[in-house]
Amino acid sequence: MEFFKSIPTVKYEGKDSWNPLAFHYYNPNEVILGKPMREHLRFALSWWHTMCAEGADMFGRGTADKSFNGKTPMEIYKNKALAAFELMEKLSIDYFCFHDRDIAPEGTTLAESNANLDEIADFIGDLMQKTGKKLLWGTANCFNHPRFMHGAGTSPEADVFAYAAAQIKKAMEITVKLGGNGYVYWGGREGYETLLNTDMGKELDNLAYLLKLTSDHGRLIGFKGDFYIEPKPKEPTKHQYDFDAATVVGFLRKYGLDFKLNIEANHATLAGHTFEHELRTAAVNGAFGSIDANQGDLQLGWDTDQFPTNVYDTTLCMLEVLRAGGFTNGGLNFDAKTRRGSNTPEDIAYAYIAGMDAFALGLRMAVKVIEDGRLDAFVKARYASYDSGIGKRISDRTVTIEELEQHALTQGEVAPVPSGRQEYLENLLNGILFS
Ligand code: XLS
Ligand code: NI
Ligand code: NI
Repeated sequence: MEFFKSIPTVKYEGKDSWNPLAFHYYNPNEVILGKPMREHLRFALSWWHTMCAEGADMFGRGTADKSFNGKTPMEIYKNKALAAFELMEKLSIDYFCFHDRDIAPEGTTLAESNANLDEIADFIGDLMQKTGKKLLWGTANCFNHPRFMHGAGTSPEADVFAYAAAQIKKAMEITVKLGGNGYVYWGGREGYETLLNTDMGKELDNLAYLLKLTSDHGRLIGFKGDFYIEPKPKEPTKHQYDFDAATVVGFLRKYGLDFKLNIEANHATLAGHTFEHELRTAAVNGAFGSIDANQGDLQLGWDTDQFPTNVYDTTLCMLEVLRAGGFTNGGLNFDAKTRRGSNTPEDIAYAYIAGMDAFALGLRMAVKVIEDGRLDAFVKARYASYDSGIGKRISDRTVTIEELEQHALTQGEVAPVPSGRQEYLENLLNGILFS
C-alpha cells in the first residue's frame, strides 16, 4: 500500500533546479571533508510530529488526518509505521526517533500498553531489517497522561514515580531491541508552577534517582549508545528543571550521571540563548551529543517547532558540530511540525526538504568558513598573549598569585587592549558565506 502517492522519491538536482520535490543542496552520498553528507548530518524523522500530530491547537481541532486508513487502533499504528518507512525511503532519511506512545496505542493497563508496544516494535524491527533505516533514539512519553500532571520523576506521588520508572524501563528495552543509538530524557513536566506547593530539593533528588535507575537498567541490558537530557527552560511548566545546557551540566555533575545533551534550537531561544551558545556549552563540557533540529519564532514566546530554514542558524550550528568533531551516536532529528494550515501530505515533504536542504547548505557554508580559516585565525590570535611571558605561565598553571601581583604592580597601566572587531567579523562572515 502506498500512503504518500503524490510524493515521489526525492532526488538531488542541484541548486539550479527549481523542482520543489527535489533536493538542491542535500546530496546524500557526496563526500565533504572525508565523509558523505548523510553521515555528517544523520537526519532523523520525528515520529510524533510526522506520524501523529494532526495540527490541533488550543483553539481548534486537527486539520490533518494521521490514521493512514487504519480501522482499529493497532491497524492505525501499523499503518503509521508503514507510512513512516515509505516517507523515510522517499526522502532519503536514514534515522527516526520516537516516544513509546507515538508508535503504539496506550492500553487500559500498563501491561496492555506494553503488549501493544512489543507487537509494534517487532513490526518496526522487520521494516528496519528490510530497509536499513536506523533508530537514532527512543524515549518515553511521561507527560501526556493526567497521571503525570505534577511530573513523572518529580511528582509528589510515589505511585507516579513507580509508574514512570516502569514505563521508561520498557521504552529503554524497546530502544535497545531496535538498536537505538541513543535514549533521550526530555523533562516533560519535570518542573513546577509555584514554590508554594513544591519541595524543590526532593524533586531534583528524585529525578536524578529515576535517571540513574533507568539508565543503569539500560546498561545492564546491553545499551551501548548515549543517554541524553534535552534542556528546555519552560513549557509546559513555568520552571523546567532542565532549563538550559549549563543548568543540566551542573545537575549531571551533582548527581554523577554520565549523560550527554540533546540540544534543541527552539529550546535554546526560549532560554534566551542562541542555538550555537547551547551547542558550545555542551561541547566545552564534554556533553555534546545530539540535536533536535527546528526553529522558533522570535516574536512568539513558545515552542513553535517549525522546520528549520534559517541558513545563518544552520551554518553556525554545523560549525559547532564540525568543531565538536561531528556526531558519534547523535544526529539531526527534525523535532518539527508543519504549520496547522499546511495540512497536506505534500506539505510534509516540502517541510522535510526545506529542513534538510537548509542543513545541507549550512554544512557546506560551515566548511567554507573552516577552509577559509580567517575566523579561526582571528580567535587564535586574540588569545596569543597566553602563549608567551606571564601569559604562558598562566596557561601552564605554574604562576603564583604573588607573581601575578608583582607583574600587575610593576607593568604600569595595561597597554591598550585590542578591539574585539565584532562588526568586522560579522562582515567577514558574510563575505565568506556569499562570495
Ligand atoms: C518538547 C520536546 C520533545 C522531546 C522528546 O518540547 O522537544 O519533543 O524532543 O520528548
Ligand atoms: Ni525536542
Ligand atoms: Ni521542543
